[in-house]
Parts: sequence; C-alpha cells; structure tokens
Amino acid sequence: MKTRRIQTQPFTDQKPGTSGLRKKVSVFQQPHYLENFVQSIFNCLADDARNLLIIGGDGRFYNREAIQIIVKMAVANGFKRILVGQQGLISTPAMSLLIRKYKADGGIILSASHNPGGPEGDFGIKFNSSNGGPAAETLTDAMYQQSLTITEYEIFEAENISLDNFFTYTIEDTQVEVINSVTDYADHLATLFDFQIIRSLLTSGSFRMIFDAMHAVTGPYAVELLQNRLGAEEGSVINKIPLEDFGGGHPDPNMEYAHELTESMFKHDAPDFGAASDGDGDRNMILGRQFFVTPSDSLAIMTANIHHIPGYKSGACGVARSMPTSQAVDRVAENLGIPCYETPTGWKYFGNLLDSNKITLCGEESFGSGSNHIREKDGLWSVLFWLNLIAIRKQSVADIVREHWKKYGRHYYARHDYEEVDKSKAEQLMSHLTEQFDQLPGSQFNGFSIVSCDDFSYTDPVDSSISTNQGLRILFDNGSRIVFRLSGTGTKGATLRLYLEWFEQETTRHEEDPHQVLAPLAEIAEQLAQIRQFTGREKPSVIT
Ligand code: G16
Repeated sequence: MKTRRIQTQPFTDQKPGTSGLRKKVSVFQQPHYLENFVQSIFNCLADDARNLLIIGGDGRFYNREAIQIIVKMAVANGFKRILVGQQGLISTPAMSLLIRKYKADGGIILSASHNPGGPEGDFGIKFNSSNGGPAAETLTDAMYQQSLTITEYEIFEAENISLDNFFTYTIEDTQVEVINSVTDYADHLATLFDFQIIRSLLTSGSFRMIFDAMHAVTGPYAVELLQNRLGAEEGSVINKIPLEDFGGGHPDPNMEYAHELTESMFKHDAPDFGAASDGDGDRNMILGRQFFVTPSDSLAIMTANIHHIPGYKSGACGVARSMPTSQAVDRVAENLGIPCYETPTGWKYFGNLLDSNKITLCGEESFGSGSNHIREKDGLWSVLFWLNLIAIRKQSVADIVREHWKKYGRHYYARHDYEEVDKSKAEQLMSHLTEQFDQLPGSQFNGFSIVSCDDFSYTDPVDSSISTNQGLRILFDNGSRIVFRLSGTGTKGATLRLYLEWFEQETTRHEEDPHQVLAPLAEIAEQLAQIRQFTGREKPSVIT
C-alpha cells in the first residue's frame, strides 16, 4: 500500500459560497471533483497543521463514500491523527466543539445543511479552522485559488475503514479513530444550562414538548439530551433516525418544511413547546402552543434574558446579528448598554468577534443562534436555552415573547424567497435596483419616506478585512427596512431573498397578522425591483 499521486485538471466552479462548497450530488460524483477540492483545502494548511483532523457529516447520501476518500487523502497528506464520526455522523455544532476540545487543526464537515439530500439532492463540504469556526473568507478564497490551478492530488491506497464500530486503525503513520461525538456534546451543554430545573419541567407531567430531528443528524444528540438526560417522554423526539434522503423531506426548520411539527403545534391541544433543527444540526425553530417565534425575536429574547442561564450569569459583553436579521436585538443591546454588531450573512463573520471576546451571543434570521461556547450556530443549544428560560420564568413561550414586545416594541418580520430563478435575471434585478439608489433618498412610497439605501459592506473590527456587495438595503424614516440579497447556499439558478421589517411600538398593535402588516412594504419592494417581471414568478416560493 502506498501514496498515489493522481494527475487532475482544475474545475472552475469550486468557489465556496455562504457556507462551504454546495452542489448537486451528481456534481460531486464526477471523477476527481471531491478530491480536487479536498486537496485544495490541504494545500492551504500550514505544514505544521497536520496533527489532528476531524471528519464527519450530516449523514446525507454520498457522506460515507466521501469520508472514505477524505480519510485516505488525509493519510497521504501526512495527518498524524484523524477522528471520524461513527456512521460518518458529526453535527456542525458538535464538530465545532470537538475541534476546540481536542485542539484539532481543523475539521471537514460534509453537509449541504438545510438543502434536500438523496441521489438527486445536494451535497456539500466545508472546512472549519482550529478555532472551531467556518474558514474565514481569506482562507476560502485561497482554497478557491488552489482549485483553479491544481494539477494533482495525493491519496493513500488502503481498504475502507468500518464507520459503524468504534475502532482505532493505524494506516501508514496515521492513527484513524472512529468516535461517538454525542457524549462530548451533551456533556458540554450540561455545563451551560440548569439540567435539574429543565428536568423538573419536562418530568412534571404538565409540560409536553416535541423536537423534530427531521431525519437528519440531530436525532441521536436530541434523544440523548432531551429524553435520556432531561427526562422528556419517550417519543418526544420525532423523525429521530438520520436517513440519507432525510425521509424525502427538506431538512429546513421552518413552518413550511417542518410541517409535521407545525401541524402538531397548531392543534387546539398542542404541546407547550416545539422545536426543530436542520440537516447538520446548527439551525433551530422555536414554537410555543399555536405560536411561532421569529429567529430574530429569539435572539433578542435570549439576549434580554441571558443572565437567567447558569453558563452566562454575568450577562453578555456584546451581541451580533447578520445584516438582514431584524433590529429587535439592537434595542435590547441598547437597553443593556452593550455593543451590537451588524455583520454580513454567514456565521464565519462572527468568528473574529467571538474570538476577541467582543460578543457573547449572535444570531441570524435564517434560523441560527449561538454563543461563545463554540464557533458555529447551535440548534440544540438554542432549544435548551428556551427550555431553561421557560423553566425559570414559569411562563409559556407566547407570554415570554409578548412581554418582550411590550417592553421593546415588536419588529414584524418576514423573508420571501424566490428559489431557482434565472441567475442572470436575478442579477439584472439587483442592478436595476442599485441604479435607482441615487434618486431614492427623500422619495415617498405608500406614505413612508426613504432615508437611505446602500449596498451593505462590512469592515471587520478585528482584522479590518472588508466584505462588499453583501445585500441591498432600503431604510425608511419609521425604522422599517427592505433588504434584497442573492443567497449563497443554493445549488441551482439563483435564490432571491427579500427581507421585510416593520417596527411597531404600540402594544395594542402587537397581535396583527405579520403578512398584512408587511404588505405595504412588499408592495414597495415590487414597485422598486419589479420582482414579478424579472423572476417571472407571481409569488415567493417560500415565506418564512
Ligand atoms: C448558512 C450560513 C448562515 C447563513 C445561511 C443562509 O447556513 O451558515 O450563516 O445565514 O447559510 O445563507 P444564504 O442566505 O446565503 O442562503 P447553513 O445552515 O445553510 O449552513
């Protein structure tokens, strides 16, 4: 058995998006496609960063094959030790934790997150650095440059390892261990939350909950935490077995795709608490009985209540949200007298802020929230945060949210997605909008006045790196906003995202239908961007 050097040709489409490289499975199955990208990652690592690599994924179709290839390439590329998730499974938050705990040089996560799986579905690969977080843009750019000039990759000729048993293999000079990440992850969350009080709530007999793992990676973690350690009734975790095609579902925790959970939570005798997470376990959706918590509100409420949680007793030193996320958390931060950072979409932009202790919490409208405990968003962490809060405040989800609105005002919020539209048309729409920016400030629409509009750019306060073209913002004099962005995670055509936000201070107006409240803003968005004409769509594919 020996290392083989395989001659290859570059692929021109290996530029990582918002979160790693995501493509159709069939693209990854092309000869040399995965190998080229993996070698490009390894070529960007320093020579002394080959002590420990961790590999795992969300269990989707092609996960197991990809892991075998990457293990053999890592052996050939001189890694001394490799940890691989049992059955090839490691959730994204667990990966972040393991990298930090075992001081790994990095980890490779095989996931296309919330995108559908199966042979016709999507696959993805991303690299997390030694801080546990997604590779910074400078690193992903360097990987892309490598992928454009690559001429060969190295792979060790060896038998496949068994991913199903805990075992340590020695392959050439490398030790390869198959591990179970569930215990490490559950142990870590136990240091942050009051498990005793959550357990009392879940075993009280008067509180019912459902967690929908959507046949994705979170199942085993959720069963261990919620049922085994915290005493939730057997059967509280639904769709708990990870499947290669997610049972034919779309593992995105929103009310459209997590419909089994949503139906249960909107019945008249619904449980008290419902939650779901996505393909790789970093996203979350929080529901109360007949009540949806927007991810933006969830972040604001977590920030306002952080002192209730044992692991965060001294409060938050700062908070961050992605630009399109509603400004609800900004109000809390102002009230607490802590900084609130506005970053581009993508968890990687929180990394420097977390590493330099500028923030404790961060979150995004795209169903992501997390803290400085790791460097990824964390679905189950968010669920435990809410359960801990409910147990301490002894209030329902809806009452906690309503009380929050009463104090801070309500940010009505919605995101309209136009999926798989023609890419050039979507780009034309964005240019058409940008061309109007000089004229728009001061103009009136439906009685509101535009105060400013721009193409969002961000200067990282830690390393001064600049990220441009991060979304078009139109800001109104009453605090409302319209934002347009093209998604960086789709795999077919372009996905246009339209984000609408309306601020309402008046408590008597907090129970209105968000769709109706936001309708005037949606009309202005249509008027300015000609969405129907450019996309050829009468309505969004999904509203979250
Ligand atoms: C990824 C990123 C998130 C981002 C989301 C949506 O999430 O990690 O930070 O908010 O994509 O990105 P876009 O709007 O560009 O599609 P995930 O859960 O897919 O890894």
